[in-house]
Amino acid sequence: MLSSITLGLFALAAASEASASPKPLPITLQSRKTPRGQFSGIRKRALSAINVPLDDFFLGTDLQWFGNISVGTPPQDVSVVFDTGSTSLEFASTECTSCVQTPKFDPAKSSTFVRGSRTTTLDFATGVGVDPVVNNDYVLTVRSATDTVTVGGVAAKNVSLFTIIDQTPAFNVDPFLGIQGMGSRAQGFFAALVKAGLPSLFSMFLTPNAVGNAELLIGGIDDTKFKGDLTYADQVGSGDWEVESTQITVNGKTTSSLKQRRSIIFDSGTSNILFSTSTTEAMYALISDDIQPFDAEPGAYGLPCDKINGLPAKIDLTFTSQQGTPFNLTIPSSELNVGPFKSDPTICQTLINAFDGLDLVGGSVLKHYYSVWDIGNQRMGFAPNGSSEAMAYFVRPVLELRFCILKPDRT
Ligand SMILES: *[C@@H]1O[C@H](CO)[C@@H](O)[C@H](O)[C@H]1NC(C)=O
Ligand SMILES: *[C@@H]1O[C@H](CO)[C@@H](O)[C@H](O)[C@H]1NC(C)=O
Ligand SMILES: *[C@@H]1O[C@H](CO)[C@@H](O)[C@H](O)[C@H]1NC(C)=O
Ligand SMILES: CC(=O)N[C@H]1CO[C@H](CO)[C@@H](O)[C@@H]1O
Repeated sequence: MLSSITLGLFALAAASEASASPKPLPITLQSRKTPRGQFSGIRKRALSAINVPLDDFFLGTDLQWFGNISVGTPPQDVSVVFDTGSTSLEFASTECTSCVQTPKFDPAKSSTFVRGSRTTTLDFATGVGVDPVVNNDYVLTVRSATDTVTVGGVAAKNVSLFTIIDQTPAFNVDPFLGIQGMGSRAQGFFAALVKAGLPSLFSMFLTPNAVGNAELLIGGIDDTKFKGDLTYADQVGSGDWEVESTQITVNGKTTSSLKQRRSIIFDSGTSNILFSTSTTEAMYALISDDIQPFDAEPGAYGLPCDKINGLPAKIDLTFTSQQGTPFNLTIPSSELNVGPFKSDPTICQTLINAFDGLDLVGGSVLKHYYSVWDIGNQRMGFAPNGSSEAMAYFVRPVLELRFCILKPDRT
């Protein structure tokens, strides 16, 4: 979920906390200001990577991946989408009557909760699921606070956060209580973990629903989850995660407009992919003339469901590795169909939404790769996922070999 006012929000937060100085503070200062002693009983460099199991929010198509953090003293479980498209932590509190998710976080039951005075709204440029954002329909009203945040048994004290006190109905479908921003600058609980000695990176294994076992690994890379090497590319966003792309190819073909360089945002909280209208239509033209704008949902496209199955729609996004060699991230044809429109179930929605001013990919790309989000080195790493069948194929010969070696020779 790309937050459209991320940087504005942080400027506002900084200005109101230090009300004597009207000068907005840059967001990176937040992590450096993390006080020493924020962790009780944990020595620097004593931390090992923290594994957070993720559930897939699946409605006929994979939408978003979410897992638990704990907030408060004693800790209350709060399920959040780990969202690389935003930078703050916000979740529904008992104060939010428009929030349908339960159980909500109850500030009164946390002895460490400190209520702030500032309320603000957060707009999202990409929302929940596959529907386009129309007329600011994804807006949260939030209040600032601080509290202890515990992830994988490690507690970070005095973490800045927001409690949701009102939300627009478009969020009602969420199976989770909130959003944990995982932007390209360390902040919140993540900055506190890094300060305590955890490597400044996290890895995502966002698997399709049928595969399961999705996970977020904070401060490490699980190389049993992929085969081969990670390919790294420079991260060029300031807050977002962005990588420069040299061309887009659809079914092996490209056009002059698709061959342009563009900076593509990687957003784990968005399921579809979004490009400007001209790029979107150039891509669809290489798939099928039957794909047309769906007027009831501006920005969405579709075609009759009986024409979508088997339609080739392989999208190759080409990037340049840190070694200077090109590599592709590939979206297979199976991602094209994101399901029938509610208002006309004979028309199936297609993967690409038009959104002028944004080039952004989400879960439909990330779930085909193991991804490393390396804040310390400002780079992103990708490796093809190791699905269970792929792993079984590689593991078995090793086990057989070991058996041969261990078997006593009785001749
Ligand atoms: C989150 O915690 C709840 C219990 O509070 C549990 O039912 C749920 O399975 C957990 N979710 C994940 C993804 O671990
Ligand atoms: C919590 O952090 C804020 C800055 O975000 C700081 O002003 C405050 O003193 C801290 N409180 C404690 C108890 O450490
Ligand atoms: C990337 O994909 C395009 C289109 O399928 C292909 O022509 C090109 O060889 C691929 N590049 C690499 C490095 O695999
Ligand atoms: C390289 C690799 O193993 N890719 C797999 C990623 O996961 C999908 C979904 O299970 C498989 O179809 C791919 O083969």
